[in-house]
Amino acid sequence: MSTPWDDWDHVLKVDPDKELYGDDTFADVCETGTDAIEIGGTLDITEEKMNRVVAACAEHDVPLFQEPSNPGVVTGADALDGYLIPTVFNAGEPFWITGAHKEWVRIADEMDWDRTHTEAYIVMNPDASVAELTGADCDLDAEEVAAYARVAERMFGQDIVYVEYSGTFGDTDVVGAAQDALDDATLFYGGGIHDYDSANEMGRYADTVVVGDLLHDEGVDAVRETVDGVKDAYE
Ligand code: 1GP
Repeated sequence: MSTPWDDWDHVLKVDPDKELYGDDTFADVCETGTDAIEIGGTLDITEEKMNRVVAACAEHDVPLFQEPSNPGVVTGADALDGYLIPTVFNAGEPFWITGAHKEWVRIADEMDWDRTHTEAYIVMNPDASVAELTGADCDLDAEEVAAYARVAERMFGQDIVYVEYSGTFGDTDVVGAAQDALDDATLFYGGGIHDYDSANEMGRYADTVVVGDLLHDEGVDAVRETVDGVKDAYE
């Protein structure tokens, strides 16, 4: 079965709580060459902030997915191609594995299952907000991460496994081990991608490289370099 992310080499994550860099516009953001935009962040996200970004990106021709951090910020916008729902496999708190999901399904009038997908996160940077929030056990070696990846794919049927080093460049041995552990699932990598070389290097290990803070810290020109780096890795 083909999935939207089969062809994604590069994903740009827009944090609705952060401003764009300099004079960048959302039109510029959508024209960086990225394969898809994920809208989501960990802290201080509201539905209103989400909707502002969705509306701005909706006019452009790039797949648009929301990655809600909690059930309260899910937006029903028609402009979205879908939802990518994180479940944190190494979370300390069950709320972040299935609890938030249960609440969402409980309070939703109707679930749009055709547009709802999950991402099996393995959170690896203990200093990242997502690690603190979820109480993630980041003290994992490559073998353990590979085992989590296999559990996600084989036992829980996850189509996306996401090795998350948010804020710092990850260990390529760990990411490579996760890749080797997977048969069909798509391996997302995110964390510390900041230029052509870092994108090119991680592109050799992950199927899809996610770029986040760089957009807000250095802008669309820097992001475009990471697109080139990733695309060159897959050639
Ligand atoms: C965050 O994986 C993404 O969820 C990207 O991380 O912000 O470090 O690029 P960075």
